[in-house]
This record gives sequence, structure tokens and C-alpha cells, in this order.
Amino acid sequence: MMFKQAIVRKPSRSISEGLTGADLGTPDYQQSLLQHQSYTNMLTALGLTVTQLPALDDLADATFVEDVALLVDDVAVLTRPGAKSREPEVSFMAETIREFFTEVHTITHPGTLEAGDIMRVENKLYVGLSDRTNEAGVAQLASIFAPHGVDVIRVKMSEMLHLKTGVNYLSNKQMLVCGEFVGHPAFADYECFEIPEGEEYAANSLWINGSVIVPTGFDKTASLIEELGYPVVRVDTTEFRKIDGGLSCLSLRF
Ligand code: CIR
Repeated sequence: MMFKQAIVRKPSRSISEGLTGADLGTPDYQQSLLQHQSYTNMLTALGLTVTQLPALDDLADATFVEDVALLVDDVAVLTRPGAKSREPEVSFMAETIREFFTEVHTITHPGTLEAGDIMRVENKLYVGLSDRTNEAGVAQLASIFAPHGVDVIRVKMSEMLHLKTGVNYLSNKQMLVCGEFVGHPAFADYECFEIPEGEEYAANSLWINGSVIVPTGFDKTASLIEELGYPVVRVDTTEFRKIDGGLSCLSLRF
């Protein structure tokens, strides 16, 4: 699988009010803009054409575009975030998605789904049943993808914010795992590499066309990934981490 495009959205002026369970302080707006630009530049350097959407200054978490849409080949799904404050982000993303996709589905009440809970592995979608994603949302997703031969596999979870907070697919049947996903039966058929202790945030490293973006400052994880043969590049995400955002959350890739 190769990605050609990405969609990102500039951080909001209100980013310091983003939802968070982390105890790392509040993000600095100016710094978040710089880090976001570096992230965007890295996607470009890795060969993607990046559409950079304008900030939605009143929606603190809107830079985490991954959560509001799922793009799988020719099919797009607009999600319905479980976090109430994030619901309005969807309609803003809808316009952009319709420019690129003709088949666009939506998740509707009573379903909730945030695509940070969805990890694609070839023609499978692993979906975490988290506080943000419920069974009704996953059932809708499964019926959307059934005609496309894409399987939806539920993953029980209880600790992390999103599925991809703790597990991310690289390629060649290799995954990065930490916390509640270490030894999780859903991933028994894969080669799972446990993130070194203290570096759990780097479980959300991002495979892009053979290379892997690792957050700056997580050198043990970077070495582990390099030893597997993937070229590693680094992007600083300290400001996004303060509101539970990682590398994958910051873009939609297709
Ligand atoms: C939230 O709690 O919704 C945001 N502060 C962070 C979202 C991170 N998104 C992701 O992991 N896909």
C-alpha cells in the first residue's frame, strides 16, 4: 500500500483548551504551529501531496483530523466523535472529503466512532471499542465495508484513549504495541514489538510508504524500528502530546 495524499488542519488558536487526560501542561499555540508545519513538511518530504486546511479557531481539537474521517481506498466515512465537543469538526471535514471521494458514508446516532480507534492492516480494519467508539458505530462501519470485502474486527480495550494510542501497524505483519495491547489476542497473528518502558507515547509512530515517523525524544523506539529495517525520521510533537495527540492523529492519509 502506498499513500499519495494527506490532509492536515492547522492548529486552533484555542488549542490550549483541547481535551486531555495527560498531566503535561497546556500546549503553546505558536509552538504548535511550528511543530505542525514541520510535520506537514515531513509528509511532503516523504512524497505526499498535502492539503493544508485552515484552522478552526473555536474547535480546540480540530487539528486531529484523523478522528473525523476514515479513508480506505475509494471509500470515505465521516465519523461521529464520541467526544461531544468534537462533533462540529465533522461537517467542516465533509466538504474536503467530497472533493476527493465520491463514495462518502456517515456514522449516525446512536453510533459513535473516532477513527483514531481504527487501524488498517491490508483489507482488515481493527476497531477499538473505547470510550469514544461504541458498538453501534462499529456495526455501522461493518455494514459500510461488507460489500467492499473489508473485514471489521472489534478490539476490546479499557485503558487507552484510542486504539492507535497503543498499537500501530508498520508493514510486513509487524506492529508496535504497548500497555493493554501487549499480548492482546486480537494481534496474535502478527509480529508484535513492545515499546520500551517509558516510551509508550511512541507507540503512535507513523508508517509512511516504507519510512516511519517517530516522535522526537523516543530514541529507544527509534532504534528498535531502525533495526527492523525501516528508515526513521523524527518530528517534534510535544505540544500535541499535552492534549493526547500523536503523529497519526494529525493527518488523514490516502
Ligand atoms: C481528544 O481528546 O480528542 C484530543 N485531545 C486528542 C485526539 C487524539 N487523536 C488520536 O489519537 N487519533
